[in-house]
Amino acid sequence: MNGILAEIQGYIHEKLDRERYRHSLGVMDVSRKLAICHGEDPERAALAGILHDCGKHCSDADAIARLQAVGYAFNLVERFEPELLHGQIGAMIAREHFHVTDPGILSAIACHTTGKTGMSLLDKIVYIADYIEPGREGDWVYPLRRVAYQDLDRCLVMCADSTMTFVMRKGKPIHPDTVHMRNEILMTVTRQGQGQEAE
Ligand code: DGI
Ligand code: FE
Ligand code: FE
Repeated sequence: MNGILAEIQGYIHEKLDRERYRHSLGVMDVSRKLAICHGEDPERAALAGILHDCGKHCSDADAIARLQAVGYAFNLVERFEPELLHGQIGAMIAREHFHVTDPGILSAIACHTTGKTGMSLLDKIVYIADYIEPGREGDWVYPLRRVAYQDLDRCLVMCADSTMTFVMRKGKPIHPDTVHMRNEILMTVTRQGQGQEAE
């Protein structure tokens, strides 16, 4: 496992800018820690974490062409904002270049920007680690860091709220997967809260 991590580290060092490289290592470390805390395999989490932005160097045109070639069903927001496709491209690079076959790792890379309904534990860990790695700065991140180790679902809703607010402030369209993920997890969290109150 360490061999593949070193190989990926070399790749992202070469392909990504210095800050994105550092961010990727931060997401790897935090993914590993969250996995230990929440009962996921830390090595799977580390692999998904270090790879999550490995598709970020692809141009919009290249990303669209590569996904078109495999019959990917683009949605309207992705057509408008091809930056949102770097997770899908990352999963493709992980599979084709690094021979990652674990569908759970490929899924976590693919959905790390927008989330999706039915997220696995590993999907949630990488999505949240991307948000709270040490390079993310600002008062907004402290509560997220605390809740991430207490309640992944509650943290996920906070991250989705933050993304949606950010995207709306910029006057941009919101990806439907983020809305659907937020609704699904929010209703789960709310139901659990109501259950506890009734006990
Ligand atoms: O790749 P990162 O910068 O580490 O973070 P990311 O993959 O979570 O997000 C990449 C960018 O995508 C970020 O600038 C915010 C933007 N984004 C996330 N969700 C949406 C979005 N942009 C639009 N237009 N709509 C979304 O729903
Ligand atoms: Fe990303
Ligand atoms: Fe990232």
